[in-house]
Amino acid sequence: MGHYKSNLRDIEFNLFEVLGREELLEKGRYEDFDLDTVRSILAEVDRMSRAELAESYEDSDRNPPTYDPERRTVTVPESFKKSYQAFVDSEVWRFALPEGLGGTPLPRSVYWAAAEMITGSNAAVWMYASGPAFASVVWENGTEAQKRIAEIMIDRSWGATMVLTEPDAGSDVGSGRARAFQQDDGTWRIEGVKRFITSGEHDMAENIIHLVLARPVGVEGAGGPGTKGLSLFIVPKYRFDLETGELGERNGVYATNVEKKMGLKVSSTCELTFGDGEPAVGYLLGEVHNGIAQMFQVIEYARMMVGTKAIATLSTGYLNALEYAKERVQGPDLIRASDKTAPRVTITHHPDVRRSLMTQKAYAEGMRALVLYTATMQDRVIDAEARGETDETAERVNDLLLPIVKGYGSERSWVLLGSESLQTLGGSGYLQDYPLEQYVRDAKIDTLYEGTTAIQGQDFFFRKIVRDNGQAIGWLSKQIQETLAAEAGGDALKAERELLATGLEDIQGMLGAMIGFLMSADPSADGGDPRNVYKVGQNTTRLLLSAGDVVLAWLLLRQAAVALEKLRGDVKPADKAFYEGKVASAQFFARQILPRLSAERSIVEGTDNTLMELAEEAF
Ligand code: ST9
Ligand code: FAD
Repeated sequence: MGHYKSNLRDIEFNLFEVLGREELLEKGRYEDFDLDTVRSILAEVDRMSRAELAESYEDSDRNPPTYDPERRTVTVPESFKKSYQAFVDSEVWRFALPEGLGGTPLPRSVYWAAAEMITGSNAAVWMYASGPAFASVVWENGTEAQKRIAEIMIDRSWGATMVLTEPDAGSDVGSGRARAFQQDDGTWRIEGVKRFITSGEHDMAENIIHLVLARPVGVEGAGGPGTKGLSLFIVPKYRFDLETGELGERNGVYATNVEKKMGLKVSSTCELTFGDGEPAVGYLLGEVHNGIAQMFQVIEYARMMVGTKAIATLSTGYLNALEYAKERVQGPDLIRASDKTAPRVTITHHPDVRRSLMTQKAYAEGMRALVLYTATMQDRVIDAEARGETDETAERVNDLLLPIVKGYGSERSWVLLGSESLQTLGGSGYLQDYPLEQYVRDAKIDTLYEGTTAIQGQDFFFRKIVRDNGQAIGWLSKQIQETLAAEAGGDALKAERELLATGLEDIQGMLGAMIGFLMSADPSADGGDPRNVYKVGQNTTRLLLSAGDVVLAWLLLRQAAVALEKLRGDVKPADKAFYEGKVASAQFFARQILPRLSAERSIVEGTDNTLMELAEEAF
């Protein structure tokens, strides 16, 4: 058996018992798909994830890619190549491509459900195989000639990368120094050193297309300071015939180092040097200088992917821990603790192990619900676009939820994987005999790349709430209030609804305090003190994590209400246990997690600037 334990039952519960995704099928864009077909697609992704994809997970961690500094090449382990090929052959990647680019559109919610299983079993496969997804960005933004590049990328299974980070430009992308010089033939020469580039070099594709942010030199209206001065360039590893795709000479972009990392070792993380000795030829995407906005199309997708990966890892971590706990016999039942002759029990009998397992279950399933609920906003956006309309609410709510999926999802997952899932196995969890220690190492990165948690917290407050004038968060709060007003779950969930109402008030209290700090930082306001913005900055991560808890409690409560309804009818024994588990996790989360938010709220409300006034030497 491989390491990966999926939860297809819960995925299908979300999609078809709670979110009503079957209603999208057999019409419009999804005319060719009925419910049975979608279920069989998910079943096949589940099988492939547990088998071919999971197979190389351990080996490719113990035998990571090797870097040859002479040839500046990276060789990926053979075991991993087989998993990669299995995924490429499955053509699952076609589900998010535009039809004009050979896509087979499925609802985004189904796509992200599949992504959970793939990233949970072997996330690096998904990353190396993202060439087609990158091609869709070239297709959407490119000129007619560049659309042909997108087609070639797909036809020839090329790899691709997103290239932003530099040694002095990590979170602060706008500090990037890589430059671009226009040539007489309309192409560009890129110069500079980029750092930490995922899939920057490998031997699984004949060519790699780098999407590179660089600052154009000598162009009026472009190349200024900050992110707005960056433009996006298509820079291939090998130059090629732009019509046929036939490879030409090597382009001047090379992997000049490969990082040695804590986890996710099979995913190559490269330093890329452009234009050192040989010219690195690039093409300006869409022939417009709009790099950061174009790159954010990639980033938004990648943030959703990273959150999904983290949550998927927590889910398999929990299920591995659960399996172990059901078999591990240790100690007597607490009731007979003083009886030295009492029979020893499996550790699932111990209250503290149960607390731990239910914490893992509630978060893993709650965050799956978060990913899939967010994906329903993407379904709405895409459906509206197909009708030639715009669903502004869905766009805003998707934007609001992305930092929760990415920032909250990765923080909660990484912490719980270590503090609860690995811990459930005792000392055995620390060994490489079980996948838990690798999960912990592999999931840590999710809090770091695609914008650290601090960046997600700031994005959530400043951009997704303040700049949005509270529209999306207002809409979401209203949804929660409607669930409460409808008394979802009846008497059985009365206490939980009350706890959720208090949690929502706590978030509103935090927001009120933070907006107050922000307004009092305006120097043009009477008595305004710019330093008050520090009081906001001390709390953006706290707000993000707290808001995530409230959204999770709400989603779990909605699920519990559905489960209670099902339990009123005739259900098979396995379903009965499943639905009872749903009710239990919603109750547990509301009772054990939500009360903490009142303390978080008082911390926010009591924030002063003592922390900021402290001399650096005092730390
Ligand atoms: C990385 C990669 O870490 C790790 C894994 C790689 C895996 C690869 C596989 C993924 C496959 C991907 C395939 C893609 C396919 C897509 C397919 C689709 C089907 N939302 O606030 P301002 C924009 S990579 C949207 O002033 P600063 C916006 O244009 C490295 N847009 O920022 C805005 O203009 P305006 C990741 C946003 O102070 C402009 O930026 N690195 C958003 O200049 C300026 O905004 C990071 O993530 C947003 N949320 O710069 C860096 N935010 O306001 C983290 C900004 O006019 N750092 N824009 O609209 C940050 O995010 C910083 O906050 C900063 C600050 C750089 C944005
Ligand atoms: P810094 O920006 O130096 O941050 C250091 C600390 O300071 C962090 O805790 C951060 O939260 C905090 N901090 C920084 N600025 C602020 C602020 N304004 N307010 C509050 N706190 C702040 N990049 C790419 O372009 N392409 C890739 O494919 C890619 N893949 C990667 C793969 C791996 C394995 C790794 C490790 C990184 C990858 N990155 C990639 C880079 C990644 O996106 C950056 O590491 C990340 O954005 C953080 O930048 P940094 O490491 O320079 O940290």
